[in-house]
Amino acid sequence: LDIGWFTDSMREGRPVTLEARHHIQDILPEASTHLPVVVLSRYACQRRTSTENHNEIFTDAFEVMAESYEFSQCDGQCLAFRRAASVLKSVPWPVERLGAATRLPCLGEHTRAVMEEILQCGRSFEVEKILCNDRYQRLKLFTSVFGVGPKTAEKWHRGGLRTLNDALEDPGVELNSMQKAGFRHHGDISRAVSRAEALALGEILHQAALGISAHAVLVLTGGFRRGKEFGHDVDFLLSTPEQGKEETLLLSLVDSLRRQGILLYCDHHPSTFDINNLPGVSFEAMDHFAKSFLILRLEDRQVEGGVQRPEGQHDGRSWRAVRVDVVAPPMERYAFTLLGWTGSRQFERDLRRFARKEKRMLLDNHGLWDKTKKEFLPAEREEDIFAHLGLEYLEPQLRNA
Ligand code: DCT
Ligand code: MG
Repeated sequence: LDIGWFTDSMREGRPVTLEARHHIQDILPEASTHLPVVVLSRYACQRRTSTENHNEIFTDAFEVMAESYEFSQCDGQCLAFRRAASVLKSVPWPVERLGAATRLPCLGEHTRAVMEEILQCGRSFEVEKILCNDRYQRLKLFTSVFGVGPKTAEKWHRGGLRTLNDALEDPGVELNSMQKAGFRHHGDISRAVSRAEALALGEILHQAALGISAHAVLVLTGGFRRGKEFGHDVDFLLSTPEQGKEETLLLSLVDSLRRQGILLYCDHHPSTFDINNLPGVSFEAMDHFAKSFLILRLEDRQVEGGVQRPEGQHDGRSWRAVRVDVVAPPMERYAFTLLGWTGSRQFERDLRRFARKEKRMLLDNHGLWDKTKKEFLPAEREEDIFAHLGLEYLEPQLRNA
């Protein structure tokens, strides 16, 4: 148990979970009675989840389970393991007894069985079996290529392909341009992006955007906004107060990167946004704003300490390729898009589920619809959206569900 966290909770009168109180009782019996107790919510948007994960031993195992179910298109079981992992990420101490887990929400029979194995043996045999499984290994390898999803990976696996080279050499496999770029930059893109690299890219994009319009707004979103030190890509939101000019701004930005010679790949999706559309219910569907999925070239000299390289290797290059996403909503939708693109995915899923189930409202990256009042609720800042939903505002750093 983190005593610092505990004393902070005491001082601020912040509620702690029942289990935390049991823990505290063992250490400081006289203090624990002063602590109000709450039970962890089953909605991630009502839990505080920092980047500090005290239960990685379980959440890593759950991620393998979830992925394996995702590969088999068992969406229900996949989500069950993702939800369970998300709950454990919000527990601010390592769960050491299974008894503790019985009081946590979203933990079912199967997730508890995996936890029990880990608590008893230090590892889960079910997870180890998956990790050794041929099909899992191949699907994991194939989906590590940018542009290759579980369906394509499954097709390649069924066609008997085993390695990335097999996919490149098989005459029956026709790669689209995204996949070609994915293969070309596979080594770089599958290596994590550091915070220093994300900040360097932010600077490059910011300068380019300001070169086009003095009013351009560029914000870092995704995992890096939540305080993560590493990510698989870098996500940005681009907008302008000049109404209707955001998509032109994005196209000009991409053009500027091309002219600088740092654009290695661009997949642009024009806006299909319609002001009258109600928020969608599915989280998986992408939003309708103009967006570009890019691969950019980042030079050593642009990054404090140089770009990330494979452990102990120097391949003679002075640059690396990085995946970058940029979304360009109109300014009046800024708050909704910022909230949606900040994530985490599990946090967003639960925000939408909470809105629908508890408030009769529909939320997505475009807006918030009140089904009772039959009207869109306006928001200038993320805080306004939390307030409409009757939720305590959570800083991005606490949305790592
Ligand atoms: N998002 C969304 N709609 C989707 C998928 C994602 O609005 N259909 C949001 C949620 C998070 C954000 O976009 C960025 O997505 P990722 O880059 O995949 O997530 P991340 O948290 O930034 O993770 P990583 O650090 O690995 O990049
Ligand atoms: Mg990201």
